[in-house]
Amino acid sequence: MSNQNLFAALRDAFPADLDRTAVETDDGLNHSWRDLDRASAMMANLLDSLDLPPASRIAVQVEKSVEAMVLYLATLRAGHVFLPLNTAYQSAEIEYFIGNAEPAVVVCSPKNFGWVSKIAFTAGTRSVFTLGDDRTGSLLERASHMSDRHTPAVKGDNDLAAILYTSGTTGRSKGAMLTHGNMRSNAVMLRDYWRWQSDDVLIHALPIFHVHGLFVAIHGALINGSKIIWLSKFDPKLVIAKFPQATVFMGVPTLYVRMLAEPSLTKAQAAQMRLFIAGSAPLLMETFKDWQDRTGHTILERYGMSETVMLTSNPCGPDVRYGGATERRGGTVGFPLPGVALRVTGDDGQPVPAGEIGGIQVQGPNVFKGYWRMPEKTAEEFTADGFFKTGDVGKVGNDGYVTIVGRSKDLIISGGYNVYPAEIEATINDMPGVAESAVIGVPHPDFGEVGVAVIIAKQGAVVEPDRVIATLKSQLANFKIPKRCWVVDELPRNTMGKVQKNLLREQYKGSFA
Ligand code: MLC
Ligand code: AMP
Repeated sequence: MSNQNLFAALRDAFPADLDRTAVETDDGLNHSWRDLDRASAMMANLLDSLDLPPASRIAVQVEKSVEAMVLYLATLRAGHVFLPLNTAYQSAEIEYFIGNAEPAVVVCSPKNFGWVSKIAFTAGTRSVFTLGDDRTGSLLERASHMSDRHTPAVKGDNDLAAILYTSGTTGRSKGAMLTHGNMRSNAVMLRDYWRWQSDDVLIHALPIFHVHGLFVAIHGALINGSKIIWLSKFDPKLVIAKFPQATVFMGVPTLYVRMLAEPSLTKAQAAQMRLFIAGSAPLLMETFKDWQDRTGHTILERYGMSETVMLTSNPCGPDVRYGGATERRGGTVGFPLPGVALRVTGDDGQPVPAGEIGGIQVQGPNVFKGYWRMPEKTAEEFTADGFFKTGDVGKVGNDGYVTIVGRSKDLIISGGYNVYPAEIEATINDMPGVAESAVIGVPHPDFGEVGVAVIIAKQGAVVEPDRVIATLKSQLANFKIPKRCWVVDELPRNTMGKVQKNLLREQYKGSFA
């Protein structure tokens, strides 16, 4: 199965009976496997009809819908490169991504067509289509005239399948280039490691513009021919209500925290579920234990990144590589997945002994090809012997379990979304009257961690915290906005004059207690 278009690999796994339901939506529609095949063929034929250069970028900022998933499949099928964009991104953010990636096609929500198309056409994009979450828009209209048969483009393991933008600790966002081989190998391996069964049913409640919802969840179900219960957004009551019809659920920790607040979450309600998977952000021990008590299920925590898809996982069944270990150990992210080499290194770059803390580095068929048009950044993030420096800090126990203890990258993970303080600080520092700012992550009961801003005003200037928040809201995606803002006289500094964020984190850690 090597050197195969990822779409073809997924298509090969469709069940023999194509009339069975592949996707059931929360608005009462059933899409069969045949529907997915035909609809993706029509959209792929539409892309073919545009005569795009091979491996053109197809940038997509649309609300979650089955048709948006089909657009992803069609992009793979036609041999182009999918570039998903968070629906919260505002015009300056979109302008950067489109300017940097130079997509040949942009697909946006009908309501955003005015401003998105202006940005896209200015950047040289050939076609801008619209796709609503209610099956409206020019993309479906144009695709409806196309043939429903399509031969997938021939793609090799090394060919690009997607670009995911991930913000940088300094500078602008970087586009992580993932290949057909990266994603196919990861999907096939997870199918076995998580012991997908032919009658599994996945509840899909995550957004589809990041690795978790787009790749891990969708590939997981499709490569196994498993039905998806498709929820347009996460609603804890609805997800719990669907448990008796499903077997697998994937979520960021915030989703588990919110479900635990629902009285309807009981052992009886979750009795039929086989597997609860969590990742994208640290799962608190308290959430892990509460889930066990309330449902009788032990959450399987795993660890991944945009640059690598999935890296480690707690076992789903006995892992023969680790003496048949079966324990899903809370507070750990389990073992390096089959095929993934993971090591922990010290400041000198040398591997540290088991149990000692250091930087996590990884290598494997899942590790990305590099950052889009940033060869220097790419070179910086890889070691001479080809390991990728994750920026996460952790340790590997004698028994092989990996624990993440922190991050060397200055990153806040809020409800599973990444927020880079440097970007928020730069925006605040541009505001009138601001001398300097520091954005730090502090614990939050719902989002796990949220950003707060600490600001110094210029001499004689008055900076209003509410004004700062309002200005940020007009410029940046909503999840990036600090949940609180303080104006202070000075920031703690070390002897080099650098702001000591660890002291600020300590000072403000109780803000949401
Ligand atoms: C929403 N808000 C957030 C937020 N999500 N604030 C901080 N962090 C977040 N994650 C804020 C909005 O700004 C808004 O504020 C208010 O909450 C309501 O917005 P909403 O959109 O209605 O929120 P809600 O639907 O409740 O969304 C919460 C959520 C969502 C947890 C369901 O954030 C979510 O789906 N997170 C999952 C992210 C994810 O899929 N990550 C995977 C990354 S892949 P205001 O002030 O404007 O009202 C990855 C690799 C890997 O990391 O290993 O998987
Ligand atoms: P992203 O760049 O959005 O793909 O986010 C990847 C980052 O999320 C990783 O580098 C980790 O810091 C974090 N992450 C993912 N899964 C976990 C987990 N299970 N526990 C702790 N952090 C995680």
